[in-house]
Amino acid sequence: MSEHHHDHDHYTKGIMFADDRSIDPAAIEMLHKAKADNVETAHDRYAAQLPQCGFGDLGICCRICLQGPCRVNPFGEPKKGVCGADADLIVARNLLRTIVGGAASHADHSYMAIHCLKEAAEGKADYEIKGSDKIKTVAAKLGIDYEGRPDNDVAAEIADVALQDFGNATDEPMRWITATAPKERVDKWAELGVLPTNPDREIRAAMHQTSMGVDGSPVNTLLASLKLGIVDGYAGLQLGTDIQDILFGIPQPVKSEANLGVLAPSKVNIVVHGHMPEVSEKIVEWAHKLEDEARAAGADGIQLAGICCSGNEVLMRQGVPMAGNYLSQELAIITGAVELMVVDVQCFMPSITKVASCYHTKIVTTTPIGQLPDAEHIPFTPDTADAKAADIVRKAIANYANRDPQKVQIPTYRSEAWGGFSVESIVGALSALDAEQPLKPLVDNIIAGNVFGAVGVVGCNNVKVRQDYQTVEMIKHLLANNVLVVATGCTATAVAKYGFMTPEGAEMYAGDGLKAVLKAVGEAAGLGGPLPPVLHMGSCVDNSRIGDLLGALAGYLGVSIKDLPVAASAPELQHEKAVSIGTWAVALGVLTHCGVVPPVLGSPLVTKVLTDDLDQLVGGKFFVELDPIKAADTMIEHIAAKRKALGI
Ligand code: BF8
Ligand code: SF4
Repeated sequence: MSEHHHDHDHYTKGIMFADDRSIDPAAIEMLHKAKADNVETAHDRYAAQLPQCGFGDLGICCRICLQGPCRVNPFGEPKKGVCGADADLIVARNLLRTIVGGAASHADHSYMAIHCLKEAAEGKADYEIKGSDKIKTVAAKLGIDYEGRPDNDVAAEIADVALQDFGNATDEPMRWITATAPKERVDKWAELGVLPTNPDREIRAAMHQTSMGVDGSPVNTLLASLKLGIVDGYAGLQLGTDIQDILFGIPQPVKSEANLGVLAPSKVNIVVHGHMPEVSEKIVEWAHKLEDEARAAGADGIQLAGICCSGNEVLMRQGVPMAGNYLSQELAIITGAVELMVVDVQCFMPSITKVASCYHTKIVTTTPIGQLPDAEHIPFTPDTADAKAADIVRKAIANYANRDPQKVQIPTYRSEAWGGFSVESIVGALSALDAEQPLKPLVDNIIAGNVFGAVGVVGCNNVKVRQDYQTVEMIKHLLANNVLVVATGCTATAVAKYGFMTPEGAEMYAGDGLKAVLKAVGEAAGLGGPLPPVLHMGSCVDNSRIGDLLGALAGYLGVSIKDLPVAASAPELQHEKAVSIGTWAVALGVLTHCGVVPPVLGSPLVTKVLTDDLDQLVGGKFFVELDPIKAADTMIEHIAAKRKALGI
């Protein structure tokens, strides 16, 4: 791990110190530069928001109808909104709308990918279909015949089935769910009445259910939350990942790097930010094709780097390094060395154009729904992707001449980071130990206690907590206790920055039992060293890979996912998507940790259902813990209890 800086410059308004905002030395260096350059960041805007609204924090403000805003007083009167809604109903409705927001984001993301696949399969798009292997596995699970058929035909049929899910006018469940989720889970969800049919219809119904004067039952509203979490899991994550793997290929282990030090002082730096590989993959392709033009413009070539899940997607499949996670997006621009940042959908702050205006950085938006007033809008479509990507890369090259060397300061911090751990590649590595039953060595080591259990650590940065701190401290404690960690999203980038995703990370952080297993697998699989102790499984949409792995392990052991010695955690969650993903994890039967308090505490009923009653319903529940060591200990105790119940 790189050394931290120890200067405690006064940061802003006497409240914040740059050094308190992050444990990432590169981020701290850039927060100091932001101050010197007089550039405002999310941390300044957060300080300006303090104190944040207590009603909002507790979830007891309602502005669903124009008789509001109504708020409930937790300490006295009033206890009801104008229509009579009480704190329980207001909190439950707000929570469901949050989860609808997350599910809608992911389902829309998938929908765009399906369209791209459909047009690619019909030869109408600038994309060739690279995931031949995935076509077969997805076709097999959907019951589509693929033997002897051209890939494009099968891919077109897969896209049609996906579109039928979005057009399903019957009461039959989503085909993607019944084809993917373990039957025991599907039956459980059907029994509870939370098995989704058509994702668009479920999103519509949930908006309707939460509108003024419809559902007055907080418990019924909470059940709908569970349903919308399942919508996110399958119409968003699973569909998105399956389709993206078909389009762009199944990730395989790949060596890369992470942190702002990946930006190159004398190259054209292009940052891909957002979520859609349809955009970022094309930018990567054209950056390679146009290297010579960059050299002709006086640069040493083109350096690509990622922020947020666009970065994770191209790290997983192309080894493109990560510049940083969510809270580093403004900081990348503040290096003064980014020629162009291209965004598509989700998690880009509206502030980036303002930050960019202090430097030479050009911001480009690419989707109809994701525009910024001062950015250049170059809308991507599947049939114009090549021309648009070439145009964007050329704009970056042309902008290199405008870089002001006086304003450039690139932090030197960067860590090696391995990515590409799809379920297919994990199973591939394990089959070096047992080709017949690849899961056997892993399960045997779990039974023997060398691997005590596993935790999926996922999600964001949140300006309310010190960047990366809870994530890193919690993961260190889990690894030391022989708990294998898999990570996605901004959490993956968080740990990538500190060397957890390297073979040496196994030596540094893993307990003895886990270390031995990581060594055995890494050596057998020819990786030239141990497997990293934290496996990078991709973007947030790629959380479906964790679901697939859990399903495979449960299937192998002949138990339900809820009985596995596993847990999930979002230590620094911020986005609605993180809440809906967490709800899906709970629906799968997984104990799920939140390191930031969701706005539900205004309702004792909702709090109790989420942190207690759900366990009886689905075998999973939420818990909130702000202390990373206590959070890890709670998950370790949970894993111990599950081990005991399994008799291991
Ligand atoms: O979908 S982890 S801040 S980038 S929401 Fe956003 Fe959160 Fe990052 Fe990816 Ni996921
Ligand atoms: Fe107030 Fe009820 Fe309208 Fe909400 S729905 S704003 S509680 S009157």
